[in-house]
Amino acid sequence: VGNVVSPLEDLRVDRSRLVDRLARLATIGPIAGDGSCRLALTDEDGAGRRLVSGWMRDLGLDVVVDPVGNVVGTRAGRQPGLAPVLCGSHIDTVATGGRFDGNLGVLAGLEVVETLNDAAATTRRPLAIAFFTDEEGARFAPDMLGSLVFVGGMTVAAARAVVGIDGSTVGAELDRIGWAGTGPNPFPAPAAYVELHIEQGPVLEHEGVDVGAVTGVQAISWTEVTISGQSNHAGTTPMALRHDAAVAAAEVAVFVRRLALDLGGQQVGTVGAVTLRPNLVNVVANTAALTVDLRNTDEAVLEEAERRLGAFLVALAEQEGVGIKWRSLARFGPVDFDPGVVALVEATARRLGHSVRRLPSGAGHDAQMLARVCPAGMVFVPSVAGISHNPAELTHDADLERGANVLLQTLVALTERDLAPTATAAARASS
Ligand code: HGY
Ligand code: MN
Ligand code: MN
Repeated sequence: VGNVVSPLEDLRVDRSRLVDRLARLATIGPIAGDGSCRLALTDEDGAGRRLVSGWMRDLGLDVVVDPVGNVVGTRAGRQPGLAPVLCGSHIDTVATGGRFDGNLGVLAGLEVVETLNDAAATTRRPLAIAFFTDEEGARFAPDMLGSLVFVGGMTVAAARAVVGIDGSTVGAELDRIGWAGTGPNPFPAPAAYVELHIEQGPVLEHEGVDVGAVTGVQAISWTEVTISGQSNHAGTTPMALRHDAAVAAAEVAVFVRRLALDLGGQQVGTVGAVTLRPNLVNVVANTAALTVDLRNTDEAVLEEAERRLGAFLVALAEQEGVGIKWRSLARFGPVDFDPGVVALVEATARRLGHSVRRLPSGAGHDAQMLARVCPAGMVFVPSVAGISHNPAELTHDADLERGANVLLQTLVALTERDLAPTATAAARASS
């Protein structure tokens, strides 16, 4: 047998190696319920970065860190001078994260490399694995901040100036944890990008389908709303004389729910964060800071939702006698993935004997940023009960393995193809 190289199409990943790496990474920033908290650029994120970049080096990858801490590990190809095929995702989490969101796409990429190494296999193009900084946006908005900078959609200076929910800045935190690298910005466009990710929704499980060939990502609009009322005594202040920021905040949350239901279709709306001050039992709240997350696959309907929200806030300020200011934290249009990559994911899943369906992504992903500069696509695997952003997030081992094999075979096919990057200055900056 010796070092006979099996045809690349017969290669399959090692399930237990992948499951073990996911379990090991999940122990960094552990929280109750078997989840993880590794908010972007915290010490826990730094520890996760050290672990995963160490695995990259152990696998013989050439590791580069860019100025905002995006990390790319590259495996050489046979033909020099060709742009690599890139895969990856993120290893930062929300504060109540599970072990699969983002991590799967990165660690499955490492498993692909180890499978190729074990088979002494070579690929025509280089193969690269990335993890991007601050995909979640939960500490520093917008989400996908790292991959947005990676493709040239945001300058390094603008990213470093972003102020987080705790008053820190991206730049200070990058420097503090030592992950402001010297790699190129924008990063050279890869030939293609494929991201494996859990669906984080109920569709695949509900339909009993193994794999999702993701067609694109819906539009995203995040708004921070700041309400200024007047703190006063809860016992002595007549109801008619109050300027109650907490009541106004509650009105916004109810309005957002009704707005989504009125618009119907794919519209969703969430008030996820509410901070009251002074937040005391016997004081009428004088300040409320809250966030509104609106999403839709239809850009025009999302713009209508934003218009209605703005009009509501103006009327609410008048009605409650409070001041209301708002600013955008993130705004990305809908993204369609490359039809060729979507079709390849679909055909590869079928070739491996898995059921597959096309579907859009409700969540934002780094792939939507890479789609600005190269043909990009995603592979979804089912989430049990559609749960994510919750320690109870679960994807069964067999599904992890199926997804990683579809990723492996899709990447291998792409490394053999002639691919033209779609990078244009306009594309990098827009969408
Ligand atoms: O918010 C999102 O869609 C992603 O999890 N950052
Ligand atoms: Mn994710
Ligand atoms: Mn997420």
